[in-house]
Amino acid sequence: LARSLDIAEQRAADEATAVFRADVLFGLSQPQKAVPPKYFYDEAGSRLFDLICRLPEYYPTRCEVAILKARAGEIGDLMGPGASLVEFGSGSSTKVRLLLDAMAEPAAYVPIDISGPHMRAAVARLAEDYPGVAMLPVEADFTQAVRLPPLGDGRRVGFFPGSTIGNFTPDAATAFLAHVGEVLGVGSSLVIGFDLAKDWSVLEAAYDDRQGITAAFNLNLLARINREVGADFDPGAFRHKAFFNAGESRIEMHLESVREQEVRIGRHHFAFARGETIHTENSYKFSADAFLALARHAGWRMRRMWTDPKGWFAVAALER
Ligand code: AVJ
Repeated sequence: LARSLDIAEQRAADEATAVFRADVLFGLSQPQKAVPPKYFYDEAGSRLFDLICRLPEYYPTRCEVAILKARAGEIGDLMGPGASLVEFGSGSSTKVRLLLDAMAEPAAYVPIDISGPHMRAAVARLAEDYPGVAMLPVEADFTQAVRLPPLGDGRRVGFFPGSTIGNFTPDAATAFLAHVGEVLGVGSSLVIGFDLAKDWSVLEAAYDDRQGITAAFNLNLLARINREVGADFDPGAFRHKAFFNAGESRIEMHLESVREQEVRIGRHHFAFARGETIHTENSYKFSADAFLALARHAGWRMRRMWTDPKGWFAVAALER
C-alpha cells in the first residue's frame, strides 16, 4: 500500500508540474506577460511570505490578528458549538488558533492549501494543541473545485483570512465566493478578511519593504520556474516593482526586465524589451460597501463586520 501511494503521489506531482508549465507558457505568451500569484508558494516562497507577515510595513496581518483577538468571543458565539472550520489557503495555520480557541467544541478543521509539505507541518503542530479537533487537511489549489471530506452535522464555517480574496479580479472574486457557498452549503458561515482602501503611500510601502523581503518573494517565482519547468531566467536581470493602481483600486506587483533579453523554456522563446514586465499579483483594496455588494452578488448575507482602530482592515462574518 505504501508503495502504491508513493506512485500516486508522484503522478500527482508530475501533473501539478505539467499544469504549472502550461500556466507559465500561457501567461508569458500574453501581450501583458503574467504568472498567477498562487505559484509564489513553493517552500521558499511560503517561508518568505511568513516573513512578510512580520514586516513593520506589512500592516494587514497585524490589523487582522488584532480584530480576530478583539472579536474572537463574538465570532465563537456566532458559530455555535460543534462547528467544522474550513480554511481556504491555510498557509501556516496561525490565525485559525484564535478561532479554535473561541469556538465551543469545534468538531473538525479542514485546511486547504496548495503547498502540501508546509501545510502538513503546520497541521502537525496544530494537532498537538487541539487533540479534540479532527484534522482533515486537503492538499489542493483552492481556486479550483474542491471536495470536502465528510463532516458531521455541525455548522460549516469557512475561514478566508488575510485578504487573499484581493488576489481575484472583482468578477472572479464573486465567482469564488459563490463557489465557496456551494462547497459549504446552506446554513453555513464565512469569516473573511479584506483589506481596505487607504493612502497609497501606506499601501506601496507594504508591498515594497525596506528589507527587500517582498522583492525576494516576487523574484523567487523566477527561481521556481527555472527549477520546476526548466526555464533559464536570470533573476538578476529582473527587478521587483509594486505600485497602487488607483483606477482599479489594487496594488500590482510586477517583475521588470532591466534589459532587453530572451528567456527559454524548452523549445519556447520569450522576448523581453527593457522595462517590460511580468504581472505577478493583484491585491485589491476595498471599500466596505464594495465588498458587501460583491458578497451579496455571490449569495452571502452579512451578519457582522469589524475593523481595526485605524480602519485599515476589515473582517466580516457572512452567512447563507
Ligand atoms: C496573501 C494575497 C493576501 O496581497 O497582501 C503580500 C500576498 N504579496 N505581499 C497580499 C502578498 C505581497 C498577500 N495575500
